[in-house]
Amino acid sequence: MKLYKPFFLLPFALVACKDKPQEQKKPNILFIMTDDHTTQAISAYGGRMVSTPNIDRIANEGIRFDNCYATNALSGPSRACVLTGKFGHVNGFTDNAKTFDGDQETFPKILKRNGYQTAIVGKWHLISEPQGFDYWSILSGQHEQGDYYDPDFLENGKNIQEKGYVTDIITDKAIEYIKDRDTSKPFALMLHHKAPHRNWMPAERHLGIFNDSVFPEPDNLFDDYSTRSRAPKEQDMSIAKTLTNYWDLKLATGDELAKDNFPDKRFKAVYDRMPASTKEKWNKVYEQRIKEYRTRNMKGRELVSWKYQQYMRDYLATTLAVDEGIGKVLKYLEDIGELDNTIIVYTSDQGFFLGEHGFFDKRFMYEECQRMPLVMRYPKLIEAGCTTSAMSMNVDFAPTFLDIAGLEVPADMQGKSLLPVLKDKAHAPAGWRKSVYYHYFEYPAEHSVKRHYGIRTERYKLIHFYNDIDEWEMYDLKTDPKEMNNIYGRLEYADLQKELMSILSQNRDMYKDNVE
Ligand code: SGN
Ligand code: CA
Repeated sequence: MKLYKPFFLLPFALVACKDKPQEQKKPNILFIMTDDHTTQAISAYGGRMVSTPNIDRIANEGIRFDNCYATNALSGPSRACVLTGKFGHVNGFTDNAKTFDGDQETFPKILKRNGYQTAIVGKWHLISEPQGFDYWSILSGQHEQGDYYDPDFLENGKNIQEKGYVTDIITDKAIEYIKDRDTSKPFALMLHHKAPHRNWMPAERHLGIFNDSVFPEPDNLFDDYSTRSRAPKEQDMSIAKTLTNYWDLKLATGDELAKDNFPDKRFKAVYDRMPASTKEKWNKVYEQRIKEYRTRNMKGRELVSWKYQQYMRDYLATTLAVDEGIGKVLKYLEDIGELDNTIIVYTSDQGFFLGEHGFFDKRFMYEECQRMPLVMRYPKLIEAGCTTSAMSMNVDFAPTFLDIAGLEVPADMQGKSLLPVLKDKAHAPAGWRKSVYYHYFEYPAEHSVKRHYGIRTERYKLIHFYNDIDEWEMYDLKTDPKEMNNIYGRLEYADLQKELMSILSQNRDMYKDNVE
């Protein structure tokens, strides 16, 4: 039977295309997701530290979601939610030590069964081999996080090492894929960058670009965690204590790195992957930083402030290649006339702390990392320049893509299609959800963030650190957007607390989460 398929389909497709109005053609889907790119570092979200003109273009010519949240601010779990439209306790991938059960239903599989050609390039992080893709080329080195320079890939099951800078390679793979696609079918391409993930190694052309910049410190860089539970006090993700001198702050000279007995083997290994010309520039650029560190003998707050500046310089520099790459892909789509036929989505697997509460990394159900950037462009449906406060979650991506492709959303997907919001000039339809749910599981583990679940409503947040300790936090985000003042247990908020408790248990029931 299979042999005859093209002969039947071709004439039918030609007739169908001729007769159908343009709008009925299924859109291509370009789903761009970065790793740890937070809204504070995106100018479309008002981030003033760096400019991201190409991400901003997607927002300006489309829609910006201001209330999109991760349901577990960690890479593997967020990616599993995106693929399945289900929470971690249902899809099974609750923490980064899990292996994704690739036999379960995912949106790429459904798209593929329904006439889409599907592909993923870049970060995958789900351990089991991707299913549901005609083409896949995923990062494979460093526990599937990949390397910044000369990264290893697993491409349709074959190990390869690419030469160059990871963000540029992933961008080029995406463009090549679009170039080589079967033009008779729509495509769904997941373009997933490694950047700006730790340890923040910029492209050669961006090395040292922010060396003369001084970034504003968040006003809670020296948070003392008073009024909060033990959880933020007992984490291991602070700029003060956790950032390491070599891997994170790059405080080693080329001569030191060249020695066989250099103490940080992993840092030496990623440094050794760089070509000689890059090493040369790298050493020149970091020389000043190393000298300053070794001569100034900084301590206490002065040292934390200094480390914060170095962290920002490297993190923000890695976002530049991401934005440039997006510009390149948008231009390519424009050149081949597919820009307006493609729904373009930009997001990140979660947000990230840029010094807020004294932190880097993510994991906590606090605004900076629970919030995901989300902008979309598709002029056939979305009015340019919209912003929406409709509450959305990473489990909504799968149903949204299926809905946009005109396909039925499986009843067991827990997310909701965002199509009604896109269609109605960013307005959430009547009865739209008024809260989002969160559950973080990875403890004990790196960064020591205790397990917790909670809800965020349009104004409030309630968090239960249920494991190891049994403590709660509650915030009024209108009066306390930086979550500094825990109001849980305060008499004057007793009624509100009761109401939030009830919303929390409704969410746990609705999403069938009884894990604790
Ligand atoms: C690595 C990082 C952590 C980070 C996790 C998870 N350590 O283990 O800082 O939290 O990845 O990140 S590092 O020493 O290897 O840089 S995630 O985004 O992939 O979930
Ligand atoms: Ca991540």
